[in-house]
Amino acid sequence: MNMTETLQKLTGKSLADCTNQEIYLALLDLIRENSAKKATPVTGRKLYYISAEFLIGKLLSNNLINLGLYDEVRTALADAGKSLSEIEEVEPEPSLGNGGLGRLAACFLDSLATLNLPGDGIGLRYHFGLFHQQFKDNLQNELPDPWLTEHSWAEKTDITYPVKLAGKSYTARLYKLAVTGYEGRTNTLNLFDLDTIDESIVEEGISFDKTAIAKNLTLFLYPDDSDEAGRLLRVYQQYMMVSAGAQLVLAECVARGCNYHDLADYAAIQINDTHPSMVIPELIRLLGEHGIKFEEAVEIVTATCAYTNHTILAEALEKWPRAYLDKVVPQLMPIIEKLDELAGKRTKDKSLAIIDKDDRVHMAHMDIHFTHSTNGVAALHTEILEESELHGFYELYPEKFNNKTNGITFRRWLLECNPALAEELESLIGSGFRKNADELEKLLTYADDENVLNKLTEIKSTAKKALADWLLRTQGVTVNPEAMFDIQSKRLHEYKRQQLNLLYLIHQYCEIKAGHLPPVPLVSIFGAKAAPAYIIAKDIIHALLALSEVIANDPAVSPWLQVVFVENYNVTAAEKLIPACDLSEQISLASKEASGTGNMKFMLNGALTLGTMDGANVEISQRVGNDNIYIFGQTSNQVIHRYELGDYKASEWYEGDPNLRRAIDFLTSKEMLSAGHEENLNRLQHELISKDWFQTLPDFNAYVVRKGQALANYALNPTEWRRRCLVNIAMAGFFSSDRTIAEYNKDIWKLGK
Ligand code: 26Y
Repeated sequence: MNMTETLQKLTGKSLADCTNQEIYLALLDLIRENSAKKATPVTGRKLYYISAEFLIGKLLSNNLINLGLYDEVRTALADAGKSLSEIEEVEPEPSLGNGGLGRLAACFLDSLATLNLPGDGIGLRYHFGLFHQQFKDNLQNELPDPWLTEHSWAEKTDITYPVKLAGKSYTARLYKLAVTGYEGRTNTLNLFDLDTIDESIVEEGISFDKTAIAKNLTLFLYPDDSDEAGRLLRVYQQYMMVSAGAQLVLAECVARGCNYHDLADYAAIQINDTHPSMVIPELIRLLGEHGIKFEEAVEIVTATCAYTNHTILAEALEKWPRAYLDKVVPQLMPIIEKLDELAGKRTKDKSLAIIDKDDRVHMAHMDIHFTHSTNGVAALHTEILEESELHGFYELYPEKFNNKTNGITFRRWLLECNPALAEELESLIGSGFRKNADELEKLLTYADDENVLNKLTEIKSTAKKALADWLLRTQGVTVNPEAMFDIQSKRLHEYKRQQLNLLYLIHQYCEIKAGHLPPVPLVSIFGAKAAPAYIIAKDIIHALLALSEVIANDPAVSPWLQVVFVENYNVTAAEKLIPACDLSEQISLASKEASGTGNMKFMLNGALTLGTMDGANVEISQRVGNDNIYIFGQTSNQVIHRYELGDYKASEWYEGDPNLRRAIDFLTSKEMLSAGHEENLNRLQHELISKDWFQTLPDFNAYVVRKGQALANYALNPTEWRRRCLVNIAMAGFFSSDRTIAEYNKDIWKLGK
C-alpha cells in the first residue's frame, strides 16, 4: 500500500475530502502504529530521567521525521491538495516546561531513542502546562494554555500507584507518551496525573484555589509560588512525581528480575535539578518496605541516582522549610533526618549539612551526598561549581564531580525547523551529519566558495521572509525582511539581561533622532515569558512593548529601527524565529547562565552570536574562533570578584556615562510615558540606578560598541559575514545532544540495550 492508500484507509475516505482535523487524527494513528513497532525489550541497565519539565513541543512532524515517513506523507498530502504545515496547526503545543531545563529534557529523550539507548522520562501530566502569555495595554497577562484533547499523544493506562500526601491517600495514574528516535528505538515518557483534577476551578487568569489538592495538583506547571499555598503545592507536585515514579521504577525492574538489592544493575535515575530530589528518601523508604535496611538502601540509592545542577542562582536552589515537609511528606522526614546525620558523620562542615540551623532542607546538598555523580551543564559552569559555589562538596567528593556540556537535537532544530538548510548541507556533505553531527565540519571546505555562500544567503533570506509572513499572520506586525534580524528569545530574567538590550535600543533611538543613522536597518525581536510574580521582569517586558510603540510611531526612526515582542513565545515560535536570525543575543551576566541552549540552536542555523563569556558561549567561541563570534563584557572572574568586594554602585556608572544616563533617563520620558505606565517605568528606572544586581551598566558601553561592529560587518562585508555563518554551522556538531547523551552514558549511566 502506498502512503495515499494507507491514509485513506485510516480516514475511511478520499484524502481530498478530509478536514485537516481528520487527517491529523489519521497521522496520529499512523505514527502510533509505526512507533509501537520500535519498542524493544530492555536488557541490563535502563535510564529513568526524572524531571518536573519536558518541553516537548509539537510532535507530529518530529515523529514523522524520526520514523522516516515525513517526505512520503508530505507528498501524499500535497497530491490531495493538502499542506502538512496547515495540518500541523491543528496540533496543540504541550508547554510542559518553562525553558532551557525542560527543553533539554526533551532533546535528551530524542537522543536516547536515536542512539538506541533504553531511557524513559518520568514527569507530570500538567493540564495547562506553562501559562499562555497575552499582551494587553503593553502588559503581560497570563491565561491557561489547554493542550489535552481526547486524542492526545499521552495515552491513559490502567497502571496506578498509591501516593500519600499530608497523610491522605491519592491515586496517581500513569499516562504513556511514545518517544521514537531518528531511525532508532521507541522509549516512553511516563507522565503521572490524578483522575480527580477539576479544570473548572480555574478562575480569573490562572488563579485557582491552591489548597484543593485533589482538584488542582497537576493543573499547572509551577503555579505562582509568591505565596505559601503555591510553594506547598509545588512540594505536593514534586512528591507525587517522585513517589509514583519510584514505584514505577521498582515495578519495572522487579518484572525484569531485580531483587531490590541489585537495583543499580537495572536502573539509573537522573535527577534533573533539585525538583525531583525527594526521590532519594522515597526510594530508601520503599526499599525499607521490602525489607532492606537503611544503610544498604542508602548504598543502593547512591549507586542508582545521579544529579544534574542547572544553576548557581541561589534563589533557584531549592531549600524547603522543614515545616512544609513535615506537613506534606511526614513519612520522609525521619529518613531525611537520618541522611542529615549520616552527612554529618562525613563532614564537620556545617555549610554542607542537609538541614541547616534555620531548619531548611537543602535539596541539592542531599543530592550531592547521596548520589554518585554531580554534573554541571557547561565547562565554565562546572568549573564555577567546583571552584566556588559547591567548593566544599568538591573537596569532600572530588570523584563525583563532572561536566556534561548541554546539547540540542539536530532533528528538531535543523531537519524540522530548517529543511532548506538541511537539504543544502546534504547536497554538499552527504547525509551522514544527521546521525553523526561532527560531519558538519566537512562544510569548512566550502568556506571560500562563493556559490555556497550565496546559497546560504538565499536560504537565510527565504527564512526571513517566512518569518515576516508569520509575524504578520500571528502578531499583526509588518517587518522589513531586508533589515538585519537580531533576536533575543529565552525566559525573561534579570540575569539574562533583556534590559541591556533595551538600553541599547533606546540608545540607538536617540542616535537616530540625532541624525546618526546605522549602517543597516535593524529589527530587534524578543520572545520571553516572565514568571507571573516576577515584577521587575514584567516591567522589562512593559518597557520593551512601550518602546516598540514609540519607535513605530516615529517616522524618523521607524525605517531604521523596529522592536517586535512576539506574544506567547514557545517551542513552535522558536522554530519560526531561529532559522531567520542574523544576530543571536546571548548577553547574560558572565557566570550566571549555566549553559544556554538557544545559543546552540541559533549557531546551527547560521546566526552569529553576540555574547558574553558565559555558559556554553565560552565553548562556542573556542570552537568557532574569536573572529567568528562577537564577544564583549566582563569575564566571570571579574563579575565574581565584583560581587565578593560588594562595592558595586550602579549610580556611579549612571552618573559617569552620558550615553547611559540618556538611555536610563529616557525610560520615564514623555515619549515613553505616552505609551507606558509611570509606575512600571519608574520602578524599572529606579531598579537600574539603585540596584542593578546583574551589573548591566558596567557592560553597556562594550555592548554598544560590539553590536555596532556586528551591524557594520553585516552591512559592509556581506560575503565575510556569510563565511562566518558557515563556520558557525560547520562547528556546531559538538553541540548535538547525541554527543551529550553519549557522554552521560559512558561516564554515568552505562546503559544496557
Ligand atoms: C525552583 C523553581 C523556581 C525553578 C523552576 C525552573 C528553578 C529553575 C527552573 C529552570 C531552570 C532552567 O531552565 N535552567 C536552565 O537550564 C538549561 C539547561 O541546562 C541551561 O542551559 C540554562 O543555562 C539554565 O538557566
